[in-house]
Amino acid sequence: MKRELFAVMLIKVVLMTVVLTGMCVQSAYADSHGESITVTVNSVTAQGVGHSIGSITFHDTEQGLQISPKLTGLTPGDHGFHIHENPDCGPKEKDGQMVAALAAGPHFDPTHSGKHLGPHAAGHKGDLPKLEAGADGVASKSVVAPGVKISDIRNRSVMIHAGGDNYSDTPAPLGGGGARVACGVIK
Ligand SMILES: [Cu+2]
Ligand SMILES: [Zn+2]
Repeated sequence: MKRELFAVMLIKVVLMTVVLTGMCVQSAYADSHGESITVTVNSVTAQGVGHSIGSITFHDTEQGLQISPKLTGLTPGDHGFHIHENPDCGPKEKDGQMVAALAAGPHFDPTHSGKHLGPHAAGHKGDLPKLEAGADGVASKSVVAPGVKISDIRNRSVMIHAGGDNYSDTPAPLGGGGARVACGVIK
């Protein structure tokens, strides 16, 4: 009888230890990873905002903003990937024609640098590392934008362009990615 009691107590102590350890690990995980938000991304055309192509999760980390895409239906290869100024993915008129996601405005540029230099230089703060889509059109590789925080990107939009990004304004402006093909409003 005494032995059984001891066994029951031992099990209780072990269970409590496991639960407490789990709680500690969980809170340490939350501390080291900081804030996190997930944004729905939709295809965009001159006609308006279309269907969802997936989502992007943003995490604040010590290295910068970690960006984890879960996107499908992209053309294979690199895509210009930026934070744009306005929380609006709608079309807007330019020179008498509607342009996809133009309501999102220019690249986020709080220091008014006027320069597209990519994620590792002091140009637009919204210049993210380019997004890579596989042969299947899926983008799932995480990238980190140093010096950017979730608090910077709230109430703005995240944009994906048709073409790649050479992190320069030459030979084409804004990295040369061209048309805006998908967009998400960051709330
Ligand atoms: Cu852009
Ligand atoms: Zn830029």
